[in-house]
Amino acid sequence: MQKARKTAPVVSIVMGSKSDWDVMRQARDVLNELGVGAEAKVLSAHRTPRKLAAYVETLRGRGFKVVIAGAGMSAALPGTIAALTALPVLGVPLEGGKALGAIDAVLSMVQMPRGIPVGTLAVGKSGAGNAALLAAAILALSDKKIAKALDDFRAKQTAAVVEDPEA
Ligand code: RP5
Repeated sequence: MQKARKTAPVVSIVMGSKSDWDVMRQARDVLNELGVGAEAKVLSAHRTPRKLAAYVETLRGRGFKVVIAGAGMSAALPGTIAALTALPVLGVPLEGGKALGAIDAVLSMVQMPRGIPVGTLAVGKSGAGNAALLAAAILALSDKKIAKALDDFRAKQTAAVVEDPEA
């Protein structure tokens, strides 16, 4: 993993519980690798609704451009954040409750009613990492350094593929 560049945070990573951090830190790590500043917070749509709203309402004024929101079970968090800000919200469904294998969280993000979208990624660590890459792709539209970092990331990923499965 490359050394993180110190930059002002532009991506907010919000998760519903501290128990989500082991997965959601993938998003922070990928953003670090790309030199994208991020801030991580535990805030819940049902346990701390007022604190969540107050936090989200500060984001645009503080220069944030994208929100990544991870939650498990019925996972109202990404949809609630998307209802509170017009910044792009990328949802990561988590296996929080275990009982339904994350299908509950997937549906709560994918099935947002018309008007308030949540761009939904894969379940768990893959989704958290991809949310970071997608956030970087959004930022890269107006930031050449991030665009270059993303191109380098892909080139490295391509070079790491070994065609011989027995090698
Ligand atoms: C959701 O409930 C969280 O996002 C987490 O995935 C799940 C379980 O939370 P804890 O009971 O571990 O705090 O709100």
